[in-house]
Amino acid sequence: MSRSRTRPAAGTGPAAELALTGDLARPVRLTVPDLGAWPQHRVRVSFECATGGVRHHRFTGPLLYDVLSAAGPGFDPARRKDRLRFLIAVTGADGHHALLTWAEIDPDFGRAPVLLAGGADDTPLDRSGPQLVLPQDRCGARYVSGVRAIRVDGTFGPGA
Ligand SMILES: Nc1nc2c(c(=O)[nH]1)N[C@H]1C(S)=C(S)[C@@H](COP(=O)(O)O)O[C@H]1N2
Ligand SMILES: [Mo]
Repeated sequence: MSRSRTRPAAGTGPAAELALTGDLARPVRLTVPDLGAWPQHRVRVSFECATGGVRHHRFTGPLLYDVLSAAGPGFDPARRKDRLRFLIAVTGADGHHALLTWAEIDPDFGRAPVLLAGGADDTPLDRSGPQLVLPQDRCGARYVSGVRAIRVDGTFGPGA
């Protein structure tokens, strides 16, 4: 079954909320309209689904890096090594789950232009919730849709 066919119409019903939690100075709940506060980026992507073949989509939204940076991740920004133990855990409404590392999206390291899209193929995602967009991924599995929670976790390490 295609999720896009079951996706509710935009503009009806309550807006989905996304919780940013974990090692953050300013944990926050955000809606898709809230994501308009950051600079918007547009991308065209193609990815391969193991079951559905090649898919093409257009997404609009802020950089995940910009949104998470505003929430105050708990590392010392002056010390580059301090960021390397941070994970970003993304969970969709259906429980689909994917991990990124902070270094993957950090401009000093992987610089991956990962978006937290509020719009897909010209449809606002207000009701379903934002979608993670990873233009660098060949496979579609980390394009988590209906994102409900993003947890920043800096506890990973030899002492944890
Ligand atoms: N929430 C959620 N997002 C998800 C999935 C899922 O099962 N749940 N599947 C992923 C996989 S495996 C693929 S290939 C893409 C497919 O996206 P599309 O059907 O919108 O092209 O969504 C990804 N995002
Ligand atoms: Mo997939």
